[in-house]
Amino acid sequence: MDRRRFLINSSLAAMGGMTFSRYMLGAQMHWPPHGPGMPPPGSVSEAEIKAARFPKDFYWGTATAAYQVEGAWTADGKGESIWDRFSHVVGNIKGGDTGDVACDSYYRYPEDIAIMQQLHQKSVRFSVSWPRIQPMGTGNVNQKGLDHYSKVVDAMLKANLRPMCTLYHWDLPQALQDKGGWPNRDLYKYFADYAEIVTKALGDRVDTWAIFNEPWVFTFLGYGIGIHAPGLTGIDGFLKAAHTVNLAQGEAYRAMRAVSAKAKIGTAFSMSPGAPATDSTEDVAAARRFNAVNNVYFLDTALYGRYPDAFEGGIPYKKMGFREGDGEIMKAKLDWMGINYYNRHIISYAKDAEYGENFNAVMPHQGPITYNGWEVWPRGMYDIVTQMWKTYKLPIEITENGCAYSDGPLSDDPDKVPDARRTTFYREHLAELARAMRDGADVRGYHAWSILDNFEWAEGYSQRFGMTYIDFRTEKRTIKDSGHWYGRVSAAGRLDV
Ligand code: GCO
Repeated sequence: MDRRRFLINSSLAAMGGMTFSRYMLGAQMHWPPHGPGMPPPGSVSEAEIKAARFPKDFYWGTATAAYQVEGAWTADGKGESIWDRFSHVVGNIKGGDTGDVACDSYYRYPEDIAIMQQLHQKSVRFSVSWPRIQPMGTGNVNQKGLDHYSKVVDAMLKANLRPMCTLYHWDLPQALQDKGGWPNRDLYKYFADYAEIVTKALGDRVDTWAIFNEPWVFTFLGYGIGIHAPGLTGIDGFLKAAHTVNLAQGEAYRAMRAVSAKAKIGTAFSMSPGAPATDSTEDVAAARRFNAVNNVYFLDTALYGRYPDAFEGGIPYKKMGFREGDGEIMKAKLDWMGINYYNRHIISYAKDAEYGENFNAVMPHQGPITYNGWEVWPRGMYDIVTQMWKTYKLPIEITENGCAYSDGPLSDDPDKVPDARRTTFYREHLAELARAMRDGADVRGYHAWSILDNFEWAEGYSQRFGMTYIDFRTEKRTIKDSGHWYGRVSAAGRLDV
């Protein structure tokens, strides 16, 4: 059994029925295979592709994260992060990989920005590394860290790119983990201080901010099942970490708003449409609980100051350390919501789950399967965007969408990287996004994950998500066919290019 899947299964079994398969490679239901020459199930017609149109002011972009691309893990006064610590422990990362060097983008960001310009990009989503700004997570500010990101933002603006800055993409200062990490409630104020420092430094040139990236993923995988940093397990740890992060989102929002009235503030949420396996009352209720905990556990708290009903036995307020007044602290009047869409799930009722989520979430394998075992299901983009627009009527940015395939340069033409499956993936997901927009969803931009092959967390460099191939021995960048196609789309605002 795949090491990672073993880890997840054994942790989840200990936690009762909450199973999330986006990071459980290969969890699948068996569907009748489609015949040779037939389009795979879930594929999008050429007519839909041709019909897709995007507004002139649509933000065509790509996304990265500091730890996954920067490298330079000790440069210019940076403090240690939990991912530095976690990746340096043998066995945590496939292949023994680390983010010590990654894509060397801390130094090579001008090259990366030049690629974005070549591909007619209008937006770039990046993240700031907290330990570069406050090496100990609190207290003194590392001016070299701020200066670095100031130069990066200036280079983005010079290239006519809109910077979208994610304040936290999982690289917590290790010094704060040594104080208990996100389950320690004190971190919500530390995080707000950090948010204020960065907004003061960059807010004159950056107006679009994502406070967190995928809060459910980093709290559940880092503190619930331990396959991500800091590698801890136990549902109590997840509940406490998630609560501190909800408090931190509200506190940081107020700190950022106080610095910048013009800031457009959101968060990038991992979201997945979860359809009930049957129309039974139990499965339909289980699907509602899946949506509550997997999709909106950090959104309802921000918009309404209350938790969504994710637990059959009632919200475990005591276990999460909920205090009087926390509802108000969690509130953040977000200007937009980010959706990171990769997969759909099928949800069924599960008895005896330890904390009342009481569902099983399985990623089907009816559609094509990517290199890392994820199903390709473009319709899910339409479903999740439409669901979120109809429910919240909050402007949307697709903050991540992409796929892992390991296509590399041709031996007889090293400047060419044919990756037709990735182009098909993007054509079909963008067509479904265009359909959701035709049906009324207010979507402002789309950020492909990712412009570069990069460090894919516990999978190391074994999974290539980039539109640009990275030779990690030399750091040579080679734009793949999908990247050239995406550049034409970004210039034309249509997919039949
Ligand atoms: C995530 C993270 C990215 C991943 C990407 C592919 O969504 O998990 O935001 O850092 O690398 O999604 O898994």
